[in-house]
Amino acid sequence: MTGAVLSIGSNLGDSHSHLRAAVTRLGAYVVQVSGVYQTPPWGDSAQPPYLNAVVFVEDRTATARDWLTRAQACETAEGRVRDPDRRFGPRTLDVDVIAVWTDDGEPVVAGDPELTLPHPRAHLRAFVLVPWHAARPGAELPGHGPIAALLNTPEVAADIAGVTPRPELSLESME
Ligand code: PH2
Ligand code: MG
Ligand code: MG
Repeated sequence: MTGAVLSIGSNLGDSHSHLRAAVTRLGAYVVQVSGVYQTPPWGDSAQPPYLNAVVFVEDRTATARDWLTRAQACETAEGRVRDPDRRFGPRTLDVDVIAVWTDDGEPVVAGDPELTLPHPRAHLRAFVLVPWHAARPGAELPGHGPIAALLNTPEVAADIAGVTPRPELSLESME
């Protein structure tokens, strides 16, 4: 294993610098970074807008679990504090493992509550799908098909207008 798609997001503190720190910490595993988008908060509206991006990583020796461990290390390094009463509340840095593929291109499927793969809500989230599709137009979300088609589903299409490119905050030169 493996290649993975990670979703990164921040809406507390210096969000751009938290996203940069995640890309820096993932370091040599990073093969591509999407553009950065400003996105309305999903799931809990009483919080600032987010900056979101998608990071494509590869490491032939990593398991899916290793990607979760690395994602959580990024969050901890940026001072992430979890509020057990506010599941979708604001955060300095969130790094979610969206999908993982083995070396032969097979998607990893896992029902582990700590790491469900593919991510159980990614197909509904414009803040994941828009950056992913812009970076890799032909991509597919395992179990759900082409991202291009998911963008046209009613749940996602309704949210796309709020997803605003922020090209001046690009992380792409960090690959
Ligand atoms: N993450 C959440 C909750 N809501 N909304 C946006 N726009 N972007 C996020 O990354 C996000 C969210 C919990 O992980
Ligand atoms: Mg998240
Ligand atoms: Mg998360």
